[in-house]
Amino acid sequence: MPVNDKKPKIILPPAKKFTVDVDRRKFLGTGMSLGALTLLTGCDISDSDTVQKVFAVVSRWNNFVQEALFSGTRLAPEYPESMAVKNFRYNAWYHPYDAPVIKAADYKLELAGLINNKTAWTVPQLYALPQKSQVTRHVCVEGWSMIGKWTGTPLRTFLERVGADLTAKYVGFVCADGYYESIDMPTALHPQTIMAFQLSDQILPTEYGFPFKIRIPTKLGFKNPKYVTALYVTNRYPGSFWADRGYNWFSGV
Ligand SMILES: Nc1nc2c(c(=O)[nH]1)N[C@H]1C(S)=C(S)[C@@H](COP(=O)(O)O)O[C@H]1N2
Ligand SMILES: [Mo]
Repeated sequence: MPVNDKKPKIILPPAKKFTVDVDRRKFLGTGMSLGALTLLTGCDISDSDTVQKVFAVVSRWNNFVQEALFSGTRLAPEYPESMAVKNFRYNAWYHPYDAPVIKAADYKLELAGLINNKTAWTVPQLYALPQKSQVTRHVCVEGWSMIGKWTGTPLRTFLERVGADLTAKYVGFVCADGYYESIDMPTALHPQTIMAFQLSDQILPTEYGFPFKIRIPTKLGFKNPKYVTALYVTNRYPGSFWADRGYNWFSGV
């Protein structure tokens, strides 16, 4: 959500309220009413602190259920190339002028955690990896979605190349703007999860994540980290920029 002033501004949406709304919807979807929830927890539903705690538990339950339902092979819809938008929408918590400018010559992708070969990767090395294109829909939690064409290497291919422990639980990403994200291993190994080097057949422009973004069409937009500078594999839950601010961590679409 760009702002009109050039200074970086952290704009935090009302994440807590959002969590309540989303989880309430999911709760009702499972046939449980808020009245039943009140009985179960013995709390007045208008006591927002208690409600927050209850919904935090529900959010963790949602992670569990979503992970159980996610087969790791279900494919997101792909579209004809003609449907891909050329002027893709920009989004981050600051104005695009403030997107981190990464120079290819200075860049290295750092690797950490449960990975055999932790040698850092340069941009030319990354861009020499085998690539494929996909036209998929990006769904942002803020209420917009757009079909785009991304090109890059399946994250699985990269994880295999570097000898990552594919039985580990999570893959985490650190970004040049202080953003961070993490995904479960089945999502990391999913055939449509790619390290995207191009958008609309162009090398990713700065504001869209140069030198690459993790493109995951089975996840909401915020789980697609841009300007990734480090990648790690771990069994310890790493959290994420928005999950740590109240959004559901799994956030599948
Ligand atoms: N590093 C970083 N990655 C990020 C974000 C961000 O603020 N910083 N915003 C996320 C959100 S909410 C969205 S919708 C998409 C937007 O990607 P786009 O600018 O390519 O449309 O990037 C995601 N990845
Ligand atoms: Mo988003």
